This record gives sequence, structure tokens and C-alpha cells, in this order.
Amino acid sequence: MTKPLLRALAGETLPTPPIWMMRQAGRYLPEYRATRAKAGDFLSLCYTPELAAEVTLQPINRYRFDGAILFADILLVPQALGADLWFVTGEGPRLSTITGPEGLKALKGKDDIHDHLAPVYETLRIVAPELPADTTFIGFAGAPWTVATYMIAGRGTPDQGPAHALRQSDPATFGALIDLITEATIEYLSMQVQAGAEVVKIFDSWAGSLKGAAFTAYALEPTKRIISELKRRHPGLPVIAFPREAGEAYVGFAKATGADCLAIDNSVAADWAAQALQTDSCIQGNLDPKHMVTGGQPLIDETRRVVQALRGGPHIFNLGHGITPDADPDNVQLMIDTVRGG
Ligand code: 1CP
Repeated sequence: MTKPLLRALAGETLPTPPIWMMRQAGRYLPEYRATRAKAGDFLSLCYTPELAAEVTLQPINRYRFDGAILFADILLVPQALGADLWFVTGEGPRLSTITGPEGLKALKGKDDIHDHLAPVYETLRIVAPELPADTTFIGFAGAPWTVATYMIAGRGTPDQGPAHALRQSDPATFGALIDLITEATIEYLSMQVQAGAEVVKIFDSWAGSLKGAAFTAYALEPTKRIISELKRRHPGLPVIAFPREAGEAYVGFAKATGADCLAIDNSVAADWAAQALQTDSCIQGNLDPKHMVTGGQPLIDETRRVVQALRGGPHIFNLGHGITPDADPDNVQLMIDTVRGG
């Protein structure tokens, strides 16, 4: 196995950590904006395989990252399940809402998603043979809790209030929704692997708002179910879990779910992660994405600090969350040069 990202996922401590970046294909890149303009809107970009493949490859061509992440979105799964989905420019996603058992009943079954998602699988088949020999291809999906927060509220919310309310007022409907998303996600990720993904990442962006028993039931357990079934179907498949802002609940998460790598957000101290988490699994992270906007010596110092803190074990260098549209592409190069050059 020669690909550096796969070696780190297999538990190797490398002299230089492999690098990729969340949202590496995105609006901070002029070439992304050009392709997106050609597609017309964001969803058309996701569902046009030639264009989605083009933007997947753009950051690889520009920066030679060690990982390429499929260009798609976590909200394509709700749409494949029958939810309405659209994006409001300057605001974000909007979906039809699920407020009770009727909304749940109207959804499709876990095996009925593939016609809708076929263009995504086609994107994977286009990209896989185009990647440089040392670049690892990463597939992904949202975790059931995070996806459910959007399906219930119909949009992004600061505190995931509507999802917490349904979880408490109608646990049967809520639990059945989590189960359906869990099962659909297994089918979706399994197809991504068959189409060329070498690793999959599960994004639980809103895991931090679940506490205690609710975290175990709705963040940890569904992730564990997805990982164990994927590994049963695809032995040796590496999985990255990202229970963002889990805080203390990061401890033991990789072992409990079977994840090979735990992605950490930038609220976690890298030297704490080295002690408390890296003994269990590879760690991915966790430079604050604001440095991609501000650059300069603080970017260099913080990049070195993260590399230094996690150099004693398997590490994939990344940001603590996605790069923002106002980032400067030159700062990304500076980060990479700092990681690779010391
Ligand atoms: O205008 C544009 O071009 C759209 C911006 C954009 C992009 C580039 C959205 C809308 N999605 C994406 C792509 C995307 N989304 C990827 C592609 C691969 C890459 O990383 O380069 C991935 C992995 C995602 C995952 C995603 N989508 C998450 C999980 C990760 C995270 O950021 O926490 C979430 C929560 C979403 C939902 C979503 N899609 C888009 C937006 C603006 C949002 C957030 C909505 C909100 O809560 O307000």
C-alpha cells in the first residue's frame, strides 16, 4: 500500500502527514466558480457527472492534495428519499419538513434511492481512473442525526431545535426516521465504494448538540451500525467519522463505532487529542479554517503546532471544518508548503 492517506488510515505514523481539506472544491477557487456558473446552480452541478468530476479534480490539479473528496452534498440522500430540496442563493438549503408520522410514511424505502443518485455514482466512476496514483478517493455521506436535522426543520438551524423537539415529542417517528436514513446511507455508501471510493467519511456536523444518552443513541449507534455493515460488505474499507463538536464524547468514539479515523473540529486541542484519542485511531484535523482567510505567520505557526502535536501517531492533516468562500487560495498553498516543508 503506497498511498499516504491509506497508510495513515491503516495506523502508520508517517514523517509527513497526508493532507486534504474539507470543502476543498468550493467557492474560494475561481475555477470552481467558473464550473458552477456553467452548471447554473449548485444542485445541477451535483447531478451533472462531468461537471461534478471536474470540480472534484480541481483542487487535486491545483494543490496535489493526498485525498480527493467526491463532489456532492449530504442533502442528496433526503432528496433521493423523496424530500423536496432547493437552495436559496445566499441563504442555504431548504427542504420539505417532517413533523410527524405522515411525513415519514411519504418517504421512499432504502432501496429506492439509486435511480436518483445514479449521477453521483457516475461522478465516482469518472474521477477514479483520473486520479494521480498516490491520491486517495474519499466518498461521504451525512450521519443520520445531521441529515435528520435538515429533514425535520427543512433548513439549517443554529441549535437543531425542531429535531430535538420531535425526538422528545414523537420518539417513534424520530427513531424510524433515523433508522431509514441509517439504512439508506449504508446502501448509498456501499454503492460509492463499488463505484470507486476507497475510503468513506461520515459527517455528523451537528453531533455536538446531542448529549449523554441521546448522543449514544443518535450519534454513536447509527454510525456504528453504518460502519459495521459497510465493513461486512467491504472488508478492510477504512472509515473516517466526524462527530463534530462532540467534545469529551470524542473519547472512545472510534473504538465504539469501529471508525479507523476520528476527524476533530478546531474546538479540540490537538495535544489533548494526541493523548486522549490518537492511541485508539488515526486523527484527522484540525487547523482553524479562519487561517485560510487571514494567512501570514499565524497560519504557519498554527499549522506547525498541529503537525507537531500529532506527529507521534497516525495523522491526516485537515482543517477543523470546511474552508470558507472568503479564503485566499494562496493561503492553502502556504499551509501545504508548511506541512510538507516543515
Ligand atoms: O454555493 C455553492 O457552491 C454551495 C456550497 C456548497 C458546497 C461546495 C454546499 C451547500 N455543499 C457543498 C459541497 C459539499 N458539502 C461537500 C463536497 C466535497 C468537499 O468537501 O469539497 C461536502 C463533503 C459537503 C457536506 C455537507 N453539506 C455538510 C457536512 C459538512 C459540514 O460542512 O459540516 C453539511 C452540513 C452540508 C449541508 C450544506 N450544503 C451546502 C451548505 C451551504 C450546507 C450547510 C447548510 C446550513 O446548515 O446552513
